[in-house]
Order: sequence, then structure tokens, then C-alpha cells
Amino acid sequence: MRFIAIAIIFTTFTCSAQFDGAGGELGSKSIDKDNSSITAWATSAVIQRGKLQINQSNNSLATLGDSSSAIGPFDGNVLSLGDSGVVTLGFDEPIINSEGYDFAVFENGFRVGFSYYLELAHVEVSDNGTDFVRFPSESLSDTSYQTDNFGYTDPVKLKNLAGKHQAPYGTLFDLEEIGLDQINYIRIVDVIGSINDSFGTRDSKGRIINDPWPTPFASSGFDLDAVAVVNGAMLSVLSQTAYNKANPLVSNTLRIGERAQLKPEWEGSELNCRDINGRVLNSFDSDLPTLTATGIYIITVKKDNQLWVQKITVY
Ligand SMILES: [Ca+2]
Ligand SMILES: [Ca+2]
Ligand SMILES: [Ca+2]
Repeated sequence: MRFIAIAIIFTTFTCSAQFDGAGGELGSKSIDKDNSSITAWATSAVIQRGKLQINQSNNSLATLGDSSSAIGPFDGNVLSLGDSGVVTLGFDEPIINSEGYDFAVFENGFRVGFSYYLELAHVEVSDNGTDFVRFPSESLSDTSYQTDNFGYTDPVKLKNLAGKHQAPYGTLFDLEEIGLDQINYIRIVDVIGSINDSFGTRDSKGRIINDPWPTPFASSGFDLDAVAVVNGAMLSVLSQTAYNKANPLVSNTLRIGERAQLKPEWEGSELNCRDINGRVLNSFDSDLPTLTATGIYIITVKKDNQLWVQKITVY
């Protein structure tokens, strides 16, 4: 009986171990290609292609795309790395470890219903272009069967692997996590994806990483679209806007002519009111305007340098 209880606890623990969700989901460590906190894109790319299929004697390499596909903004054009292929990106300015996330990697993964087709890569960074440090990756995907070229991967099982988030979302990385103040190069290394012990790729904990394999086509392996430099401080404000779910206002509905009221604990906050088209009706004044037309309004409440958003209906 005791053994069963322990087994149940262990099973519950192992099943619940997971990371952030798919691109664009609440709490996802991803960024949309058009996010205004993106400040720059990679400006150079040096490529070492990998084979179409690592364990075949045929030495054909992946061919899709070229260095121009990997630099500049996200555009749908990709550079395919092939099995264990590598690309090293350069930038016009060093990437500084500032507050929050510092850069993002965009692949061409996609969603099918509730599933995701994802191809993965390790991410390494360097100051001098010679010594690289790899972000500690994790993959909790089942490795008892091979994810084939039509197989899906659950993004919540992945951490610190480029390609985790489907296009047009990039996967975010924070230099703080590996203790570097500044880098000049980002290296993307294709995860082979095979669960074959002799040539599969492992995460930072020694687990085999399962992703679609084999993919013996021109687009073999990881398909890099773009690498963005990100202003983490700005991104965190934007994220808080989206993620803080507290409702600072007393009510979500108002009659025409009624004024929105803050809950007592939110007194002293600054308020901003927009209509459904984004038109600003007041900009961080202490009082909200008296709303004279029915409709949906978006109230933003600013307190202690954080933002909360509440939607109200005026009727
Ligand atoms: Ca950072
Ligand atoms: Ca591919
Ligand atoms: Ca591209």
C-alpha cells in the first residue's frame, strides 16, 4: 500500500514537471515577430551545414536557404541546418545582459489543431567568437518511440531549446541565466532528434532529445528564420500588461455617466483609458473621464511601475 502511494506521488510529480507553453500563450517565454521591444536583428551568418541524415553514408547536406535567410527581420525565409548543422550569427552591436530577456530565436515550427510540429536546436553564446557557452536545455519528451517526420512535440516539455515556440513566435533567452554580461555571437546547433543512443543529441541533464527524424530533405533539421535582440525591460512591462490578471476596478460594467472606481487597495494608482479602437481618452491622469457612450473600454492601471489592464463595458 505504501509502495502504491509513493508510486502515485512519483507519477504525479513526473507528469506535472513541465515548462512554459506554446508561442503566444499566457506565460509563454516567447515573443511575436512584431513586438515593439525588438531592437535589432542578426547582421551576419556563418554556416556549417549538416547532413540530410546523420547515419547515412551519403554525404549530401541540407540546402534550403543561405546566410541571407538567417539575417534581418523574421520574413518566412529560412536557413535549414541539416542534422547537427551549425550557424553562427553576428550583430552590429554587442548584446548586453540587461533586465529580463536579451534575445530571441525564430524557427518555422507550426501548429496543427492542438499539436505542434517543432524542430529544435541548442543555443550557445560567445563574447570572443571562440569560447561558447550553451544554454542549459531540457527535454522531457517521451523517448520510447521516435518522433517521425510527421510527428508532433509538446512545447511544455522543452526548456532553453530554440524552435520550442512555433512561428511567428521567437524563443526568448536571458544572458543572466548563464552569467555573461555581454556577447557578440550566437551559435545555433541543430538537435539531431534521433533517439538512437549512438548519435542522438542530449539535453543538459543527459536525456536524449526526441524531435522529428529522419528529415532527409533539402530542409533537413532546424530551420532558422531570424535572431532578434530584445529590450527585456520593455518586454517585461508589455508582458505584465498582458499577464497581470488582477482587476483593480470595483466593477467591469458601468452605466453611462457613472465613473469607474478603484478598489481601496489601488487608491493612488495612475489610470489610463482607451476605447475599443485604442483611442486614448485620458493618459495616466488620476481620474477617469466620465464615459458618455456605450461600448467596451480598456482601463490600464499603473502602480509601483507595474501595469494592470481591465476591460469594462459601458451600457
Ligand atoms: Ca538579461
Ligand atoms: Ca526542417
Ligand atoms: Ca529569415
